[in-house]
Amino acid sequence: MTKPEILLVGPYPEWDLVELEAQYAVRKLYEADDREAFLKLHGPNIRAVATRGELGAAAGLIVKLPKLEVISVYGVGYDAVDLQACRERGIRVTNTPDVLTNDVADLGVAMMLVQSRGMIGAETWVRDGSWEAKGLYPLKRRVWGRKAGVLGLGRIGFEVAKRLKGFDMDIAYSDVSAKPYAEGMIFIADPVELARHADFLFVTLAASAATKHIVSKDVIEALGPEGMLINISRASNIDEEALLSALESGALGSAALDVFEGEPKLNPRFLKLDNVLVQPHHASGTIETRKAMGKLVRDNLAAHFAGAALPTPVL
Ligand code: 8YV
Repeated sequence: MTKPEILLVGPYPEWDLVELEAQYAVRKLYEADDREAFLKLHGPNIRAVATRGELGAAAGLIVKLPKLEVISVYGVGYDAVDLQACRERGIRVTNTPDVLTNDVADLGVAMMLVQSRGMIGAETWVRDGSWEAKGLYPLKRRVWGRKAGVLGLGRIGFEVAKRLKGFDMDIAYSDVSAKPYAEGMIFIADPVELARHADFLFVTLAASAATKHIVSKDVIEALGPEGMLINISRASNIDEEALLSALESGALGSAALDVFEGEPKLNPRFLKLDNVLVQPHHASGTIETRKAMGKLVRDNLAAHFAGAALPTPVL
């Protein structure tokens, strides 16, 4: 039996590649010198795409794949996939929810702690001899007992909130409606009011056209000069220009960001700021979780080609 042809938009860990190559004829778009020629050659036979969300970078890709049946996203966020176009062509879409939730929440909370306690600067203080030469490290702000806002109380937001309870924080959240499982948390529908209430604002909502720049200039200013913004969702949820201006002027105290517009190429203004912690979009980046995500990508593909129910369908 001939193996179905699948397209990998970006590279996968070796442990996934070995498994994928055992089942499929794998075409690697990221290795192609001439993408156009590559797609002209392989595009007509591709039945599935496995992607890490870089479909945005390959806009217009699916029109070059006339036999495409399924897109399996290696991640919970599928904002890079044109769902409308997929719906029209009957292309199935899957993602990898749940398996990454705890790691993403862990990183968000770690970013809050690292940034609030100035741990990156403190590390440098020790290594560059400042401790010996200048003495005590400048005092930073506490985390425990302070106010947190969670924008988007889905799976990841809920796990963030659960962890914050361990720091005796006062937790409020915003979502399209109050959640029955949000025990002990205050519901504040308006993101501006949520930000006004919070010392730390976590952005944990799934990105879509509807949430673009939901963290607006007003939200950022409401968080204020003592506030910290933590983003473990998508850059598009934040008005990045407003964020940069607020960080530069001091209208916002600080930020801890795992995602950026145009990543991995950041706006260079971020790198000039010492009130921002920058991370390379690795909230789900543990060996355990990435293995589970890869397995879920493969399980979805296998179910599709077996004509079985998809384990984690989006469409
Ligand atoms: C990435 C993510 O998919 O789950 C998501 O939505 O953004 C991540 O898990 C992962 O970093 C692989 O690129």
